Amino acid sequence: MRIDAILLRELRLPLVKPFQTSFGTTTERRILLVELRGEGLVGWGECVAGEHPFFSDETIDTAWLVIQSELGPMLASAEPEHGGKCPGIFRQVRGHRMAKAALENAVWDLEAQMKGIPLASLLGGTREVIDCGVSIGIQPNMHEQLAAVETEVNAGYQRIKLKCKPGWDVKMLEAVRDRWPAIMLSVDANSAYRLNDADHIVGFDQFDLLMIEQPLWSDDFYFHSMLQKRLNTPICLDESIRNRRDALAAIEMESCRIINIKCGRVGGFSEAIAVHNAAQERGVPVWCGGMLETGIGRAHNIALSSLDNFTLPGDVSASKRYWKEDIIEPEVTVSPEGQIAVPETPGRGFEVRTDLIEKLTVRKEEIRAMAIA
Ligand code: OSB
Ligand code: MG
Repeated sequence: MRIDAILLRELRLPLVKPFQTSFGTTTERRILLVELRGEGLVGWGECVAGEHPFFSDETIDTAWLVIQSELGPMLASAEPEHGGKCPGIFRQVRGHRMAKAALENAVWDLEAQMKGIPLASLLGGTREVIDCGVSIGIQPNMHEQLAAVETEVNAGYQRIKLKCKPGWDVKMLEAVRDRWPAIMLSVDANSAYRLNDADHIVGFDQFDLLMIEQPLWSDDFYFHSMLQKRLNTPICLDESIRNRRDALAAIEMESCRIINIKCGRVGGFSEAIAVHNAAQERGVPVWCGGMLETGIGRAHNIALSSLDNFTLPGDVSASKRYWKEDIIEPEVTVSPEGQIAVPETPGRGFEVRTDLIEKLTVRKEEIRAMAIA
């Protein structure tokens, strides 16, 4: 495909309510969007890097810099015939996976429109609906925690994930399990524990959790495998899995029994599909994680979740949980059964509200093809 222009934008978008994890609290998102123009069409990508390097070492600012100075010019002069060509185009650049994913996913988005097929089909997805879970941030007190769980259980979400950290775990889980003995429940520690906490974490087994997500170091496999040996509850890795090889290592070492796939964290749709396939071939279920995305990233997560081995409910939730007004139309809605319908129309299946995006834009830059030396 011919690429005429790549436009970078930063948007400021306050969350409906603050989201607290073990690594910090987010009240307003700085959203980096990629607008890819070519073939008379526009492909969109969203960079999921955070405002601070707390979840991963990338931030929206490092992503902006590396897209503008390296990745953008590489892509603009590449004429990729397929989204799957992007990893090769970007090969020279080490790391910066969230920046790469924003561009690569925009290529797939554009390609699906060119071919007139749903993005989900282009990715190899077959599901017509996806099962949804929800991620609940750390609340100021137990009363608000229980109220937050009640809201989401009533909304129909099939799995409730609770953010936890030392000092906000066993008592909180007791209170939630006491009130809802049978719901599908998991926790996500975002690397807040150390191996010294192993005895304490083994205590989580009593709560019949679907999984414990990323309890230990964000770059670790070995110590997770030691912890997994002591747990009945499956460990799920998020931060540690950067690519297919990581997934293979984690599965081989029994560091986890479930994998969270985030497109941004692994560098784009190609690698996300590779992780999905590697896990599937080894009987390891996966689910799609979230990064407080706007509707553009959310639409891409829905398409990815339509692949076969996404057998567990993902953190792909309704727009209104995050935003007063989402930047896509229609907004993402979740049925009372806790499902989202996978769009059957060509492309991402949600219109992008360019008027609203323009209004929210605080920074904009156009990238041109690499100058030939
Ligand atoms: O670890 O899954 C995570 C949000 C920001 C950074 C990391 C994570 C999360 C979430 C929220 O859990 C998922 C979502 O609803 O988008
Ligand atoms: Mg996580």
